[in-house]
Amino acid sequence: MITLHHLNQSRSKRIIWLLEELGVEYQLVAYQRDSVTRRAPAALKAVHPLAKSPVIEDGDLVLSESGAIVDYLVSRYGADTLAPAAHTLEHARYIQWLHFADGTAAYPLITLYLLSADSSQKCFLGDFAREQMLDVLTYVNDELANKEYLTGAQFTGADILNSFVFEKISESRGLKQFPHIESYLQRILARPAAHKAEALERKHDQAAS
Ligand SMILES: N[C@@H](CCC(=O)N[C@@H](CS)C(=O)NCC(=O)O)C(=O)O
Repeated sequence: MITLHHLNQSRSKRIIWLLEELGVEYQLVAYQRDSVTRRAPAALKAVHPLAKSPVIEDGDLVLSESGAIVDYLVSRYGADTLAPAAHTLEHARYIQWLHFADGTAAYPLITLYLLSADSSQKCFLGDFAREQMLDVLTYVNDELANKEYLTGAQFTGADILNSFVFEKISESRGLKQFPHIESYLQRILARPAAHKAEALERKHDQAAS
């Protein structure tokens, strides 16, 4: 049976909605945010190292990231009802909107929410962001301890997509504390296509000339 680890007042509500649409059997395990820090409780760390919601469990699979969860649940339990057919243009647009939700649309919303919280707390925003960044880097560093790439032995689009954040951190403050990310970044940036992208980016960067 599917288990949904749900945090109150969070984007995990969308997964409850989806599971209800799909009509699949599931159990909901509820967690409450800390009323001051707004963080999830430590208990969620036992499910996933980042202690963020939503997370689902389905058999041996433990899956985080709302977009990945929607993609997985829809393709496994409701492909012909809640997504366009695979390998169609509509399906590509559907994937675009899945990424848009948390990759682009949520960003300004969360920034505004954090700013509003900052007016009442001492340096809420800075502390929140630093803590979250550390969680992210620690998580990815641990994930890469025994893997060549993010998803395992195969280099994928996910490595390209995630390189931006690691490159920026590497440039600004270095990755010495996170040796697995550091060597991973060197490895992926050594690919001929990455060199080509770097050269083309520079060529088209008028601000740098
Ligand atoms: N990128 C993740 C974000 C997950 C996330 O940040 N969830 C928030 C709730 S909306 C959370 O668990 N916050 C508690 C915390 O960070 O401690 C997704 O799309 O699911």
